[in-house]
Amino acid sequence: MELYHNQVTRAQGSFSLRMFHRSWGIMMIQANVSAPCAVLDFPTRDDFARELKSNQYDVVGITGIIVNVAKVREMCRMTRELSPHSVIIVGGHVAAIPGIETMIDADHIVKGEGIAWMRRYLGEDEAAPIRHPAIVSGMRTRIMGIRLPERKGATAATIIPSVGCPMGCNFCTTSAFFGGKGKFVNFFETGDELFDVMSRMEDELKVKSFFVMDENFLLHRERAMRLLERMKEARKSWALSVFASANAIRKYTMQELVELGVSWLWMGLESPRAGYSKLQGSDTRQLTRELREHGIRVQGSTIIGLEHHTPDNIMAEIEHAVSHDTDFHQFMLYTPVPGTPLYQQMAEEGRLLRDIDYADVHGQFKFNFKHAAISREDSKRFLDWAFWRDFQLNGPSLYRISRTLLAGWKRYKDDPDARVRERFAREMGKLSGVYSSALWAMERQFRKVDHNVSDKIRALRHEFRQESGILSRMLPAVLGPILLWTTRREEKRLARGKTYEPPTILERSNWVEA
Ligand code: B12
Ligand code: SF4
Repeated sequence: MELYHNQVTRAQGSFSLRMFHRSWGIMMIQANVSAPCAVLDFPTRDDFARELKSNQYDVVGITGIIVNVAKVREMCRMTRELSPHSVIIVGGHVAAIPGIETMIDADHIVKGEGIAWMRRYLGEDEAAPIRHPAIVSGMRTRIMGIRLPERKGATAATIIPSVGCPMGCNFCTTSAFFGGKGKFVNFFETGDELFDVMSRMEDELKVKSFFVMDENFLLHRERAMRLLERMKEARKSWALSVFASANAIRKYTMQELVELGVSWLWMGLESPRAGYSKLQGSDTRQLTRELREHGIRVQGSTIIGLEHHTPDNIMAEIEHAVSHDTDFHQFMLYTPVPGTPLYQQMAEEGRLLRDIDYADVHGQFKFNFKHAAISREDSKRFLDWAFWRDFQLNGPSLYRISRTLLAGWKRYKDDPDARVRERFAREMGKLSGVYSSALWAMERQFRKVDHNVSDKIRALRHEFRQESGILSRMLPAVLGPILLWTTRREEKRLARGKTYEPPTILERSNWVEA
């Protein structure tokens, strides 16, 4: 479904980045079994019923995360009714709910990694090498009221080197689901394996940028450095978007990160008072500034409602987070999610709130537990305020990423490494005209919100002008007013309650028509 609009740019109105993402877990399973298989992504109820009735499925696998448990329950019910001979297997994070066996009508409920489980179930070799499917990271991208054209190679490919995270933060469901502290499941152990997968994706999808879906990619330094070696040998000018904790980032010099093609970094920016080991010894404000100066877009992630938060100190903590001036900032409520050490602890302390619908346990609404100092209602107010404050003070993320891109371009356009030069030139060449036009529209639209930010946008637009070619310099005069018009039209649509949904996708493999 959606990432940015749900939990990152949700307060940015028509500047919010809208984009859908496929269900990668079931795509991974499909690519790694030899049985005939169909993946039905984002089905409507009718799509699901039609597929069940028009084929004889031995197995119906259903994936879900905890918020989707009611949908999983209904899909199990429909399967029993429409395809009674099918075995129903449910996997994904929904399996972590205590007592799930009694909530849904499934034959098997699979906790943890599913490829090996499914291969074992089907009598296939579970230790066979993992085949990575070709995954386009996002689709139907929309911003400022415009749906961007979908060209082959224009969107990054998703690469999934592993699942789980060995850091084991107490609230983290990903870590807990795949074994907890010290454990994780590696699909591709070495830099060489990763390089081969990425090369294959480059050919198949015609991409040069990759979204690396590994909870802490930079933590595995040996693998990352071997990947860099191979990239250098093969003169690959790739761009990588990665997740990494501050202490892992600190294991690299800026030059190493830039050469590795790291162009977007998602990093936890929890309060220094929270005591998470992933932040140890890091001045995260200085680190984010430095990263941005090297053209690396930073997505910060901050938790609202940690144990030490009170109505008296939370505003200062939010101000601290916002002062990082990251390109994107996610805020999430501290949330005990089933399966995590935090959930266990809250349950033992009798602090879990009763009668909270699982569909609301996702960190973007209200607390599902009794906090020592902050009420459930106030948790929402503080969360909403954090998003609003970030937008008001730092402006639209589109402006922020333009700024970081320009800083990187200025610094590296004459870099001795041709791969690095090429990467920045590629982004700048492709985007400078469009960014300048978007900045033109943003500057005008943002005057209503904050003059200071509007002035900053204007200054950046002038800088872009100086660095752009003649065509890009002319473009804003034409494209700018159009974008301003589409932006305002989108604001009106959103005010009328317009929502966007992903399309249903059906993909078959090893399929022989009867
Ligand atoms: C990418 C991602 C997204 C993407 C797309 C997710 C998708 N469609 O796959 C986007 C950005 C849209 C997204 C949105 C949200 N996400 Co999200 N997301 C992730 C993330 C970072 C990676 C998921 C992934 O693809 N992993 C790689 C694949 C290979 O792993 P996997 O999906 O877990 O699948 C494996 C197993 O679970 C199992 N398996 C999965 N399905 C099945 C089915 C069967 C039959 C079997 C046998 C096995 C099986 O086998 C797979 C291979 O090992 C995870 C964190 C993480 N690293 O896992 C969070 C995560 C899944 N998201 C989470 C949440 C809360 C959300 C949101 C509710 C956030 C929000 N507040 O809006 C929304 C809800 C979207 C929705 N309506 O479903 C939580 C779920 C918590 C929970 N315990 O339920 C996670 C775990 C993050 C976290 N640590 O809190 N998310
Ligand atoms: S570092 Fe991030 S992914 Fe790893 S356990 Fe902590 S919160 Fe989870």
